[in-house]
Amino acid sequence: MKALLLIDLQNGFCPGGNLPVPAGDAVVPIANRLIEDGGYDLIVASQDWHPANHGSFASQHPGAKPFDTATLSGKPQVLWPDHCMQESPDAEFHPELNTDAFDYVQQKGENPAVDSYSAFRDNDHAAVTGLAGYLRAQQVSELDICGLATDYCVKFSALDAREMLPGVQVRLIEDASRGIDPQGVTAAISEMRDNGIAIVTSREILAD
Ligand code: VGL
Ligand code: ZN
Repeated sequence: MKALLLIDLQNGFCPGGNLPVPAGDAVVPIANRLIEDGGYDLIVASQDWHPANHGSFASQHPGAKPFDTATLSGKPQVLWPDHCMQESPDAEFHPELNTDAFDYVQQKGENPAVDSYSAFRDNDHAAVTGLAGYLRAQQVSELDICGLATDYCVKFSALDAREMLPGVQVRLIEDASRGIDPQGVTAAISEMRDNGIAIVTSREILAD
């Protein structure tokens, strides 16, 4: 089974959202083409889904500003603007994304005490989401990952896919992803490659 995992293609990470990724919305038409013509058996999406008091929000740390670093669950944590609050428009998928095609949606980041960049588990690795179990039950053997943001949720999801789904071929679709920080993106792509994740483009996939 071949699965496509779309990471956090939500209003909050697109221009006009609360934590916009530069040109984040540019990946939506690419994602729709991959959904339609990428040859996938399964389409899975993650959704950043925070309570209003989430500990990754600078607003929860007196005196802190967005993009400062603090400590959360014992680890350094970048503090973000309030974003992707449960039930808010910021948390909704981009309106042009073909959500009708989704077979499974994995929400994450619901525990206020820890962030969850990865769609597979919290940053402290104490709690897993249901995603790895779902993909195992579906006997997924190939997993292509793309979305927002390359240097955060896409990277951590891809690394966890490698670790938690042994034997599954994991690929990053680079042009169907966008990042927050250009240097962070370069480093994230090297780290993914070093961990056995193939870097591919949507053109290669759509041409097959
Ligand atoms: C993300 C920062 C905070 C992401 C989510 O989707 O990459 N980044 N929450
Ligand atoms: Zn978040």
